[in-house]
Amino acid sequence: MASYTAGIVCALLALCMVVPSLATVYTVGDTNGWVTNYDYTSWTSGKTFVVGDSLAFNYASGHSVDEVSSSDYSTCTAGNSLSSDSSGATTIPLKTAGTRYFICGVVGHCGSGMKVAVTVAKASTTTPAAGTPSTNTSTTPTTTTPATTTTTTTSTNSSSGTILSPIVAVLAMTWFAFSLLVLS
Ligand SMILES: [Cu+2]
Repeated sequence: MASYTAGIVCALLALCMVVPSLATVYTVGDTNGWVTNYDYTSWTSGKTFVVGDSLAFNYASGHSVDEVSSSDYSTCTAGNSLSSDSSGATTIPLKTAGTRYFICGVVGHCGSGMKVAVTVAKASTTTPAAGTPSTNTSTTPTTTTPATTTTTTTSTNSSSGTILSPIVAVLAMTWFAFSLLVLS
């Protein structure tokens, strides 16, 4: 029984070390890779990029990944690229918040759709697990009325409730993983 408990503790510790560094590597274009005649605007829509994530461009020879300015992105100008790579597998770490612009530097390819703009948000430190419902309180425009005190209290209560659910999820996952280990 002692080893059983120790196992759970070990599994929990391992999970706790993994969970805060949930960096995602996004393969640009998914299985299509970095190609012409693909809609990368559709590919980015619905995705949330945060600091710590990275982009992986996979492509055949005859293409490149050039990071460019916003205006060069709009006009498909490759001459002033901030960085350029044509290795066939380019990984771009998203280290800072803001919008990054990438095009293929080969003449005509950017115009044929090989351009992607990615907006990187600051990494969230409070909610490591995805899927928590609307905790976005920063968009409240004006807070001048004294009634906001009540609102703040309510939102604090609800946020502590939403923080609990990832922990429960992690515990459940740990338990499930450990059960598998024991049974195997
Ligand atoms: Cu190209």
